[in-house]
Amino acid sequence: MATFPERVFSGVQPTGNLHLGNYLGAIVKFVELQRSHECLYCVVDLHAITVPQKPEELKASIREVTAAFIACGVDPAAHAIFNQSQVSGHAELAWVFNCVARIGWLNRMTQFKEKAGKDRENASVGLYAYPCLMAADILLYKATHVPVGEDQKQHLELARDVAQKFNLDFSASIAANGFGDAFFPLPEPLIQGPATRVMSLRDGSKKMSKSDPSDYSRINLSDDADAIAQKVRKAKTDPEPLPGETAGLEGRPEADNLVGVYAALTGSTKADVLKTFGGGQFSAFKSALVDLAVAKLGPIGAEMKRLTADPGYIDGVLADGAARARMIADENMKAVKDVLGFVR
Ligand code: AQP
Repeated sequence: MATFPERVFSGVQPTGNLHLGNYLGAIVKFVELQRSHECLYCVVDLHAITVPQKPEELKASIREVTAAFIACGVDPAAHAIFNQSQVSGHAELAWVFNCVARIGWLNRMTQFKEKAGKDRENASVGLYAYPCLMAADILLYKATHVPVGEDQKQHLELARDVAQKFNLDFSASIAANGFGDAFFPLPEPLIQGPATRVMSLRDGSKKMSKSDPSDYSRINLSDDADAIAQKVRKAKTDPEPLPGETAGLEGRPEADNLVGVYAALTGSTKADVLKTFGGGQFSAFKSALVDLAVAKLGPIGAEMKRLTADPGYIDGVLADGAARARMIADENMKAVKDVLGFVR
């Protein structure tokens, strides 16, 4: 099969309240990967409107996610940071993929089931077709690597299935148009480290999420030191002391979660954390976690505040990123149209 140059793509929805899960599951990886790869980081505003959004809040959220990328360490001069709606290829390719993906594939997506809940008949068509747009986001740039949290694994598998089916369905035309034996790469998810699924601070069985009605369930990137301290101290735990080894975290989701967060924030492993804190009470561990979280997240929150106070700068970053993304997207979209047989 054809080989493709390595390229990284990932996105974050501008739906408010960026949290520790988004940071550890995705944005930290964005920062690492920019040292070794060409990267495109997208504020996925077309995904955001799959559920109702207020226009003024959406605008502020788009700028806030952009500020978060930069405040966390993504360099907008070196890599494209842009919002999805400004590169028309995302929506165009999503339509093509709506016609490649099978209804049976989408019916298996657990995120749709969770988000639509019992009121499925009333969910938007966009929410249902969301994974096809996500496949388009990635494949529009022929991206080979996608850093995401664990919750996106199933959508990544669908993106691979779409790429493979397109390559097979149009193999003759792909070859005839000079693209060899595969048009799209099969993108690989990068889901690594001790915090690929950060759980709610109130309930260790639920993912930390922007849309959780309880603000105490998550640490927001914009939280100040007092808020972080209060949330960590109130985080649900169990009465046992911390175990000395990772096997002892089994069946203790809240302890497992906090140990994972500590490990991810220090770039170590759960085993290392338990070497230091195993056998001790939660109160001492929580105090150390507060200090660590404040030290790591405090400067990010402050920088986000500084950046969002200058929307002109943020909008300039997005415009520049979109122009760079468009150069790749337009080229690939023309080629997709040739492969499909559209006259242009
Ligand atoms: N709890 C989490 N732990 C680890 N990674 C997470 N991600 C989200 N939550 C966690 C990862 O963050 C990236 C951006 O996510 P998103 O905003 O595009 O979508 P999401 O998964 O729908 O985020 P939320 O916070 O859960 O929002 P709502 O409440 O609206 O559903 C992705 O890589 C995701 O895996």
